[in-house]
Amino acid sequence: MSILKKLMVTAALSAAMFVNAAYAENVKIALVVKSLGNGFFDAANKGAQEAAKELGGVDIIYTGPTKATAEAQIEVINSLIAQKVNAIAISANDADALVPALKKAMDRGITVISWDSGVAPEGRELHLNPSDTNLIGETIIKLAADYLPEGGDVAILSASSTATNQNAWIDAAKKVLPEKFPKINLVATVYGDDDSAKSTDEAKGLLKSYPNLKAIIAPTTVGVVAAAQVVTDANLIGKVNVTGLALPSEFKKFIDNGASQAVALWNPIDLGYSAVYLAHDLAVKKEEAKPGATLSIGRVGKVTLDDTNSAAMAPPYKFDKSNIEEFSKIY
Ligand code: RAM
Repeated sequence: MSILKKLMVTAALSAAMFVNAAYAENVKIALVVKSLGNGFFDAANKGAQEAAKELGGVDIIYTGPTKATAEAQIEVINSLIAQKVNAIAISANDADALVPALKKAMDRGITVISWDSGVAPEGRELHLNPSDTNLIGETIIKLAADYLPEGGDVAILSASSTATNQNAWIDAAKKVLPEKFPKINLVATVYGDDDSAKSTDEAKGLLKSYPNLKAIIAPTTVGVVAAAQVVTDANLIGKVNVTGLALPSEFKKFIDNGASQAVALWNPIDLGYSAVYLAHDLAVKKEEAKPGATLSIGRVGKVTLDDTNSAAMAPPYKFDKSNIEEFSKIY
C-alpha cells in the first residue's frame, strides 16, 4: 500500500471512530418539573418516556425539587449542567429567576426549552404552552359561570405566586371577566404553592373569609383536589362549586360526590411527549427555534412558533359526569 493510501485509510478509520464516539452514548434529555410527587407531572413523564422510545437513543432524566420554588430548581439545573445533559425541558417556578442558570446551560451547548410554565425568552430557545393562554383564562371562569346563572362571589386558589402559567391564565381570566361574565365577582386570589397542605389551609381560609362564596376556581391540579376535599369535609357540597384544571384520575371522586360540576385539562401525556420531541429535534436534528418556524411534535402534530418563540399544543377538554370515568383511566 502506498504511503498516501495508508494515510487515507487511517484518516477514514479515525473519522469513523469519531462518528461512533459522538453517537456511542444516548442523548440525555432532562424533563425538569415544578416539583416531584405531582400526578400531573408524572403523567407528562409517561409521555416523555413514550417519545424517548419512539425517537430512539434517548434517555429521559425525570427530575425536579421537592418544593415548587425557583431556588430549588436552580440547584437542579446546576447539577444537570455538571452531568452534561444534552437538553433541559423545564416547567418553571419563576419566569425570570431561572434565566441566569439556564443561560449558563445554553452557553455550555445544552439545548434549553420550557414547557407548561414558561421561562423568559432570554433563558430558553422556545416555550411550549399546553393551550392558548387566553382560552384557558376564559375557560376557568366559564367553568364556574356556567353553573352560576345568578352570578356571585368566586375566588381563585392558585399554585405558587411566581408560577408563569397560572399567573398568565389568571391575568387572562381577569381581562374577560367584566365584559363576558359581569355577574361573576372575583373576591380573592390565594396561593397554595402546589403543596397539598398549604392549598388545604388556603381553601379553608377562603371559606372562612368569604361566607357567600359560590365557587373556588383552582387552575392547578394540586389545588383543585385540596379545595374539593375541603368543601366535601365542610359539608358545603351544593353550596360551593369547586372547579379549575384537574387530572381526571385524581379528581373523579369529586365529580362523583358533587363537590364539582366540571373541570378541564389538556392531555398531560401528550404535553410531556411533545416537550421531549421538541427538545430532541433542537438538540439532535439541529432544528432552529425562530419566529415562524414550524416544528414537529410527532404523533401530536406540529407547532408554529410566534414572535416570542412560543407555541400552544392543543385546546383543553372539559370533564364532567358524562366523561370523567373514561378519562380517569388514561390520566
Ligand atoms: C399543576 C401545575 C402545572 C399545571 C397544572 C394544571 O399540576 O401547577 O404547572 O399546568 O397544575
